[in-house]
Amino acid sequence: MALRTRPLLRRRPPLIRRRSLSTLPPFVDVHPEVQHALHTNTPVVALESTIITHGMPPPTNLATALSVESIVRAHGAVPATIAVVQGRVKVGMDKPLIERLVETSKQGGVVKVSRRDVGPVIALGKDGGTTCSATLIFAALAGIKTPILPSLGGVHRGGENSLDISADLHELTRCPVGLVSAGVKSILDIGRTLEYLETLGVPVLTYGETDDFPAFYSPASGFKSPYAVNDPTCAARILHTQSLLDMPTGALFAAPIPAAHHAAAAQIQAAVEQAVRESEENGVSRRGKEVTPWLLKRVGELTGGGSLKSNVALIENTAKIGAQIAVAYANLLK
Ligand code: PSU
Ligand code: MN
Repeated sequence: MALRTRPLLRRRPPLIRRRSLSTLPPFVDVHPEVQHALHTNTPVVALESTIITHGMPPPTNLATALSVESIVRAHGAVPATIAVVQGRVKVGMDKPLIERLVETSKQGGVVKVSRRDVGPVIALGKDGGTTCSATLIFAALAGIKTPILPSLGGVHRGGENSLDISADLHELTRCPVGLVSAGVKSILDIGRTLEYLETLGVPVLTYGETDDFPAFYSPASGFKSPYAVNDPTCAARILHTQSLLDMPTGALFAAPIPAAHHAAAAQIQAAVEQAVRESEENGVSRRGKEVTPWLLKRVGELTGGGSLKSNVALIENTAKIGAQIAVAYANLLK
């Protein structure tokens, strides 16, 4: 038998390759406006939906989902809210569909969908709000470069024992997408989250004037980012460089909450500490995917809704920045 020679260095395909839209599985619906944008190199911003279904109470969840979409539009990009509706993946949703998702989630009928839930939720025909990890998967699949996922998960406090580390972090190693978030929440162990991102090889950049790594409600967590960028073209160039190198990795752009909300940070931080303590005492901290929604709800209660106001502000801010980066990325490809 003749020996077949093989090139020494085979190019390994990226783990998630952007598929041509016409070859996507039949249960993925890319909204016509989003399809058109992707075909014409018009910037698109993907938006997560767990924040609507599990992260915020009504009616703020619906109002925020819609305002974030209009902010993205106002900055020159097309919004694509991602969710699962009766087993169909929606990449881009009209208002009635978002309203329907909010209604179903009020009745508790919506699954919080991380990577491991994707197959079951689709195959079983369920409704799902996509976390960062699942949103990254579908954004990458459709070829969207910038999702706004203002609520990235991380290593939970005590994670060194419980191993409660959000699937969001690992997803950034296999989806070549820029993720804009206001840092990570102080309900998490921020130091270990940053260590873990370093281990995974995920670039972390503060999107702002200093290299302070933000902690959602507060512009500084006490930790530093390895880099800071302050303009969308620089951010887009980082994503583009990784793409030219065929790197399967995304990047985290951490955008500090706007200054008008800095004053509220101390009170919210105190509530976070109390909520984390309570979750350890009542055992919620050992209940897997329920931990994050429970802590968010409790912090909301303890601050009399104050944390929610800050949350909306920082999400709207990330929407603006995400759209600007998406526009800059599209310009690089011209
Ligand atoms: N943090 C928030 N709001 C949220 C979430 C996190 O302030 O809505 C959601 C996001 O969808 C995130 C997910 O991707 O929780 C992480 O959950 P877990 O820690 O179970 O991986
Ligand atoms: Mn977890």
